[in-house]
Amino acid sequence: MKRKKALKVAAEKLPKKRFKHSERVAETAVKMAEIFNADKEKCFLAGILHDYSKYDELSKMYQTVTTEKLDPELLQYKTEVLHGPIAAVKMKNKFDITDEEILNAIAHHTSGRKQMGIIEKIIFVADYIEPKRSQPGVDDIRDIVFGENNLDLAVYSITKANIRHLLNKDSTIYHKTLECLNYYNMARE
Ligand code: DGI
Ligand code: FE
Ligand code: FE
Repeated sequence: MKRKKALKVAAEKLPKKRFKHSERVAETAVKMAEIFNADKEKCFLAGILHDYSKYDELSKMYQTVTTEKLDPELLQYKTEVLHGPIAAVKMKNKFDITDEEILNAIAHHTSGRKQMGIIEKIIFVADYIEPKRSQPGVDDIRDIVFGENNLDLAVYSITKANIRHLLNKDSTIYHKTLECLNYYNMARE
């Protein structure tokens, strides 16, 4: 898929605010691609499409988990975790995107996972640090990315903050989120 088509697909599916967020994620990801020597086109496409399924109906998402034989553990979670894996399935089935790097980046942007590829890591981080994000600590992550150029440390720091937040709400932690924490704790310098 080309940029123009991806912009159209996202603009027609998403509410304006979410589309604007997706544009900022795509732009941030392209900027990061320059620093980390990654494919800019793949970063743009994964960025603009990553939240495609954000507002899909939960019951339909669960159906897709079953029919597409996705990780059955996903049935324990809600849209927050599911919209990544579901969007990747839709991109493959509905829009014929076959590039595994793009599909993996979209699929795992919600949870992260161990041993992510470069595009996966960039989208995971760009989603957290795009310019309009204002969570506590986000400037520290921006500095880790654009100052220290340490992508693995950024993945670790984001996952740590996410898990802290989830534990404070007594949420259940998906195994890929936990594996992401442990893997990037070891991988960061
Ligand atoms: O741009 P957004 O779609 O808003 O941001 P996101 O796709 O990064 O949001 C992912 C959400 O998923 C975030 O609210 C935290 C949640 N999440 C990530 N890992 C887990 C999780 N939720 C639960 N319950 N368990 C997890 O392991
Ligand atoms: Fe998302
Ligand atoms: Fe997002």
